[in-house]
Amino acid sequence: MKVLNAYSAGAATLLTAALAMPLAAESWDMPMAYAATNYHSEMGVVFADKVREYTDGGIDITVHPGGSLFGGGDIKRAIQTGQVPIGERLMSSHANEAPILGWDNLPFVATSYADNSKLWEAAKEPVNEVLAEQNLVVLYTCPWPGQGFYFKNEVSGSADLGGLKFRSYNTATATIAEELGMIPVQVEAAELSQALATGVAEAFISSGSTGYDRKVWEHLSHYYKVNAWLPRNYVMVNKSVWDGLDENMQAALQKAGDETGAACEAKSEELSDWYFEQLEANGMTVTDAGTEFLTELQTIGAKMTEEWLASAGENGQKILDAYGQ
Ligand code: PCA
Repeated sequence: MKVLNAYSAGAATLLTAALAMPLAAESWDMPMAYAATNYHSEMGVVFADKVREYTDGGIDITVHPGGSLFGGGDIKRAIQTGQVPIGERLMSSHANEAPILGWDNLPFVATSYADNSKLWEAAKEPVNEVLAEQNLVVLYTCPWPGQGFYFKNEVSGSADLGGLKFRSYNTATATIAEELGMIPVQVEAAELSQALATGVAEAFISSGSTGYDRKVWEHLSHYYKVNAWLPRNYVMVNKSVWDGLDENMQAALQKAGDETGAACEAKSEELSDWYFEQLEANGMTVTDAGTEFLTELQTIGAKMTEEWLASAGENGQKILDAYGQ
């Protein structure tokens, strides 16, 4: 991981840059789980540029989007074990390891960007503690737009859903599937188009963003805006690597992370309606969920929040108390 720039790159431009920079530069590969053209990945590139600038070229990050270096499900472990120093993933996809990491998929608890930010402020400390125990440090987080349902026909409630194969992306989405009488099947966003094309999955919950990235209109026709929650991706660093950096490097990375997190969140909000327009422009029917479906989801949601509180221990309640719920 630690290489001398002048030897590793060999290019004249980098050699010149190396002369102007502190002794050694580090090259970091940064696996990311989602589409290269998605704003999360584009912001990863912005982050890498900022890091290069703020560290005077001391850390040179190469972004690998779309699960191309490690599949989404393998990224966190790759960072923990030091196979890569940094990477990005959906935080709640690890709620099966530590329930506290599912703070952002409690149905209908925080359904606006402002509330989601407030909830993250409340969750930050216990989440960071759990991640530190797992040898990880969070540099920034960034929300997806609100989550709604994709189907291949009109749906007014669970009576229309029995037995459907439902693509899940974490334990909460698998629970929703089961509660609605569907069969959950875990599929990475990167594999979603294929899963829909081959019938492995017939429906799913996600944002307009992922539906757009995966051209879901080729397989499905209806999107119901439920706005159940706004899950966050997080960019994390291996803690041993982090602890080995001097204070200036840490401060430079944190500055880049703070700025990128804020910019990414703003971008997400800015794009959220635009994604719906794209789904519609490609022939999908995009509407609010009907009362019957919504009422069912609210009942399921309340139960899921109770279950989360039971599994997350006192920190779960502390988060909701601090949030003001
Ligand atoms: N897209 C990701 C997670 C949440 C979202 O909006 C996905 O569907 O995998």
